[in-house]
Amino acid sequence: MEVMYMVRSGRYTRLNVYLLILSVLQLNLHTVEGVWPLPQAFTSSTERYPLNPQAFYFGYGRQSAAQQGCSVLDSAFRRYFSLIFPDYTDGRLHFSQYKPFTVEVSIDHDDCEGYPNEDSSERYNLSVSAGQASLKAETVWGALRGLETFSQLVYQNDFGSYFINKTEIEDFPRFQFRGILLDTSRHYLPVQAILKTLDAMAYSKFNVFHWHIVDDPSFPYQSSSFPDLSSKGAFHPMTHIYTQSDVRRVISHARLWGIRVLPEFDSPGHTTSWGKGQPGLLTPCYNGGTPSGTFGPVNPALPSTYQFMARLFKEVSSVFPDSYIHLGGDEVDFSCWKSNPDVRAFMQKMGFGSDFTKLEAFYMENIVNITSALNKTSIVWQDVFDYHERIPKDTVLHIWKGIPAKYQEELSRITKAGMRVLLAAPWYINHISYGQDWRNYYTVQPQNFSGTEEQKKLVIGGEVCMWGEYVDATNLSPRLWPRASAAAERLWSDEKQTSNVDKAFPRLQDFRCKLLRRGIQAEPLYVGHCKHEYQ
Ligand code: CP6
Repeated sequence: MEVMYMVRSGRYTRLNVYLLILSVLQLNLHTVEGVWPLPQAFTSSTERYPLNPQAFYFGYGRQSAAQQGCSVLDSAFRRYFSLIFPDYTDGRLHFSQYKPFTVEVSIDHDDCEGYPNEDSSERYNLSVSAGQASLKAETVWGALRGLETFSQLVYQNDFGSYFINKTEIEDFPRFQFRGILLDTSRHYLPVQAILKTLDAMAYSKFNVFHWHIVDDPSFPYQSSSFPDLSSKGAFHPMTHIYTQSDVRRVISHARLWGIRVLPEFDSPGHTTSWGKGQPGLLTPCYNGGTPSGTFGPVNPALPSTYQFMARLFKEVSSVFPDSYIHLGGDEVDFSCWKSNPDVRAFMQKMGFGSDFTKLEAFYMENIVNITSALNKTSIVWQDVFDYHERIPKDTVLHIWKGIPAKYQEELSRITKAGMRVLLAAPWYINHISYGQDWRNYYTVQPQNFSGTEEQKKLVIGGEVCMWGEYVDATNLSPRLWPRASAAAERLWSDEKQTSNVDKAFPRLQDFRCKLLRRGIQAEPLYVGHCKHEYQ
């Protein structure tokens, strides 16, 4: 309208031309270009249809395997109604258009009461036409991704009326594993902060929450088998813990967004906090011939260690429904093991000589066997492969070394051995610097390393890590968003269609405004404004 006015009145002042370009840019973002991450295949049109919240309906297709009563979709319909019509609260707003619009969802398999897992299909087809949209998916998890896309296609004009353009989308993820790591040991994150992060993850189509729940500084997980671990090892035994009911809330909230929860209980290093509630678990360090009073990694020489770990992981594997458990295994400092005479005697007995990597390998092998016996697949940090090339073939190696540019060598080396890998090294989002570092996250090429096609297929996905040394609930959200969204597009979208970082810039700026509109404190990428600033 404004454009037409300027064109007709012929007022081509510099400001007006600028505004004209801006409004054209905005127009483009009303199409699929405004969806983040970019769908795999689409056609869009300038033909648009009005939406009226008083005559807008979600429904199940007649042939759909899931019908009303499907917990995942019923609750998604409620959530997405509010996300699509953010200022429709009490029906007082007047909408001039009363044409009804229906979104009809059809699912092939009824998996409403289950959990998403590693081979859940997230594929969906979305077709938007006059008065209706049709969303088809194999699973409810695919339907959730389609609802997210649908919600991002809806826009408002300057008078607050809602519209959606005619669109056809066929979409599926490039990688099966698209994760975010939160570290709740360096700083405690209140459950609300975790739940809000899960919401924002779904907006960028992330599907795994890697919960690095315990580490050296604190042990906030309240174990039912070993309550002393948190009563003695948390920052505070009552206020800075995750009770069983907190953990269930996180898992069920994640499920409703189609997000898996991957728990990490990192050992044998990074376990200082475990020692307070489990005496005898950690290795006593020696100074000269006497114990120094300090403790090192978990003591791998004692049978009681493995009995404890078996009970702990039995609990963890029943509390967390995902078929994966992260076992850590990173950054083990051998100096304390070296100092301890009992550990050295054990080394002799086992024939490890003075090679402590063999001891670490022995320990990890035992832990991996404990979790395999519980029918869980293990993920470990890549250090475990460096020490131990014969871990079970289904173990996933988590690449965190080789920053900024050498992770390709790590990918090449580890996939050559036929092992599956998960890439984290280029996405350490807790690191900040002046300027637009999202561009580095965006231009990562996870499969650009020397190796065969078979090797490239072993990259199951990637993960954005938010280590917690300098992060708590005050700065978590703006540090994550929208920078993590840059990685999200790399992990979901087609590489060729998203190879130009400059083309991504206005789209990511627009997406960041959508996050603000949804109440997510996302930091600005650069100079600019949003139509609705953060409230
Ligand atoms: N904590 C744990 C960490 C790190 C790792 N494990 C880490 C180390 C160095 C960098 C980033 C993260 N803080 N438990 C290694 C996986 Cl640069």
